[in-house]
Amino acid sequence: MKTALILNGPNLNLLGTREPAVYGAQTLADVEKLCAQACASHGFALDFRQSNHEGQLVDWLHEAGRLQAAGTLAGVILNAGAYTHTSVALLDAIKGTGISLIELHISNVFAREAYRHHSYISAAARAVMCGFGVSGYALAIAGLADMQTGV
Ligand code: CA2
Repeated sequence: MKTALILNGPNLNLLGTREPAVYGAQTLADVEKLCAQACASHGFALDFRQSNHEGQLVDWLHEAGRLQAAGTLAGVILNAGAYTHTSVALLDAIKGTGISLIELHISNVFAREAYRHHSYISAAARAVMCGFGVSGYALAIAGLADMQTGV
C-alpha cells in the first residue's frame, strides 16, 4: 500500500477557530479524519502533518523524495499556506526532489487579495486544487489515485 503524504503549512493549525467564512468551521483534526476516510477508500496509507516552519516543510519534501525513490509514496498534497506566495525554498525542494505533488488551497485564492494570486509552488506542481473548502483534500486524494493509473 502506498502512502499519501499530506503536508500543511503555517497557521493551518488554527483551522476551525477563526475566519470560518473563509476556511470553514472544521478543525485540522476534522480534516485529518476526512483524509483518512478518503485514503481508506482509495487504498492509500495516510501520513498527515502540519508545521509552522518553512525549513521543516523543506525537510519533509526531501523525505518525500526518498520515499518516492523507494517506491512507497503515492504523492504529496501540499497546502503551504502563506509560504505558497513567498517561498522559493519550497519551489526548489519540490523541483530538486522531483516528487509528484498536488498544490491545495481551501479558499479560492484568485478571489482574494492580489498577493495571493501568485504561487511559487504551482510551477513545480502536477496539479492545483483551490476553492473547494476542506472537501478539496478528499478531491485531491481522488486525483492522486487517478494519477497512479495514468488517468
Ligand atoms: O486557502 C488556503 O488554503 C490558503 O493556503 C490558506 C493560507 C493562506 O495564506 C493562503 O493564501 C491560502 C492561510 C492559512 C491560515 O489558516 C487560518 C485558518 C483559520 C484562522 C486563521 C488562519
